[in-house]
Amino acid sequence: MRTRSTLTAAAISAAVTAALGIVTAAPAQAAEYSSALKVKGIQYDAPGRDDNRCSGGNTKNEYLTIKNYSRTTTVNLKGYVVRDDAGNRFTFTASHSLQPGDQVSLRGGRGTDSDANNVVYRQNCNFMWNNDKDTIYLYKPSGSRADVHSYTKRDNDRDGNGYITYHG
Ligand SMILES: [Ca+2]
Ligand SMILES: [Ca+2]
Repeated sequence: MRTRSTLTAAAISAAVTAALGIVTAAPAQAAEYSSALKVKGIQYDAPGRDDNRCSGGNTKNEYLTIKNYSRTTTVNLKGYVVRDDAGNRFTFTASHSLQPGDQVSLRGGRGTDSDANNVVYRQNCNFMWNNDKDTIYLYKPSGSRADVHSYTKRDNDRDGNGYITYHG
């Protein structure tokens, strides 16, 4: 009984460790997701001093670029969701086709969305992406995860220009 009890505890411990390992590793393995749309890069820290006034501020200069890395498939952004670590989210509500190789920048602030200029505005003048650290989540319309990246200014932005390249 004693031996059996010990083995059972060890087995449970191993199973828990394995489970925790999977959970911990998942966010870092962004490249493993089979999604055409991925995060190309992020200007998480807008150049200059942050100023979230809708007029005269610089929230527009904080942006996330999403690119269609498929060579064959056009993807409609409608229904895709971007979320940060704090739970702030943005849903692409309008149809916006991304042909293979096309990209779109999701900018803060207010502006006119343009398929031709590859830009969508959050229509929100508050900054979304933290300047010290954050996590970028991209979800498909189905709710499944398309891409995810965690960053810290210290570890991921060595040149300190406020921009981080992911899938390039
Ligand atoms: Ca920011
Ligand atoms: Ca940089």
